[in-house]
Amino acid sequence: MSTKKAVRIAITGAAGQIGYQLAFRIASGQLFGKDQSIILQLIEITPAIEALKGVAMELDDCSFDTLDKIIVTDKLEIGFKDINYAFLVGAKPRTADIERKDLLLGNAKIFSEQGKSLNMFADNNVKVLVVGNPANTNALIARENAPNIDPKNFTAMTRLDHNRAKAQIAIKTNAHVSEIKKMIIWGNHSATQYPDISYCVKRKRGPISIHEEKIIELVNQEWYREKFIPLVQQRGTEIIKARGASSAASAASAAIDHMRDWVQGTSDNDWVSMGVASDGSYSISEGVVFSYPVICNNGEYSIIKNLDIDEFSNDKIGLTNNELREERSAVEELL
Ligand code: NAX
Repeated sequence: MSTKKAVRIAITGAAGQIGYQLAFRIASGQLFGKDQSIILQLIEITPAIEALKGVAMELDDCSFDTLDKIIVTDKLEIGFKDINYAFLVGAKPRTADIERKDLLLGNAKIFSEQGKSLNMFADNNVKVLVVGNPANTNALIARENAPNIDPKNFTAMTRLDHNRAKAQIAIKTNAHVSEIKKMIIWGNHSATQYPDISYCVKRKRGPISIHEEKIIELVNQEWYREKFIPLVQQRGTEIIKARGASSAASAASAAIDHMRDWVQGTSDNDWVSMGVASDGSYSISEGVVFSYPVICNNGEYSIIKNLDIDEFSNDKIGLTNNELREERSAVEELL
């Protein structure tokens, strides 16, 4: 048995691909460590409740030391009751016959209802991570519907993009991924996101000193602009082509990275990328949920300010900001 008071963690869409990975990793202590008890509050839509009961049976069968209790429900007032952390994963999937705007609106309704329920039933300090797409705008909608919760507590996941970008740079520069620091994903979790290596470094720790090399000096500009950026932007599509299903284990892993760093802090003079409410930094429209480079400390994130942005980056950041503004206009009625 673990020693600290149990924390309550909700996962929506918990019987889906990502939820199925996430629930087990969280329950086993991979989010908050082996001495933190967890109460998992698993939420699904009614037709998926039987499948969710199966997930709960398997969780029981794992006999995790850190898992105190499992709640299985299709009701938000039960699923969000007193929760400290929310992983909002469940969303309407994109199908071939659905227009992007209709998908946006369909999901907007789900997230406005969830925002209202978080406001009523969750702990006031609940930390919310939106994974379900379109993640940035869903986080904005949930936030706007939860006036009693600090707007800073609503975030969207771009950590998978961040991790993907780091992995590609590590491969290209013959480094271990842990040596790649200060990657940035700007903007939307969509094909307009901008993976930026302007400040990225390869850092090697020797016995007495640290050696840093700038990534922009290790890779050529053409590779960076023509290969790397589209590769990161289209990585999700490539995974679908290869696997016949969208990213699931890597997405769950990134969700854990995001929440763990937010709660326990970033370290090692490194940055991570998080979709957070824009405060207008870098001329981004205030309020949209925009992925910025951040550091985390004492359970709070802070946007890295005053970086010099060159013209190429400025154009890319502008494009993804425009897309987020358009998404916000499309769902205005629910804000
Ligand atoms: P699945 O379709 O496997 O699972 C989604 C689950 O959500 C289903 O079990 C469904 O019944 C449930 N659900 C739907 N509406 C719900 C609601 N209103 N309340 C509770 N549960 C609900 O999808 P999966 O592969 O798990 O992906 C989940 C979401 O993550 C999708 O929107 C997907 O696009 C998004 N992703 C976001 C990523 C990111 O980096 N932000 C990366 C991975 C992923 O593509």
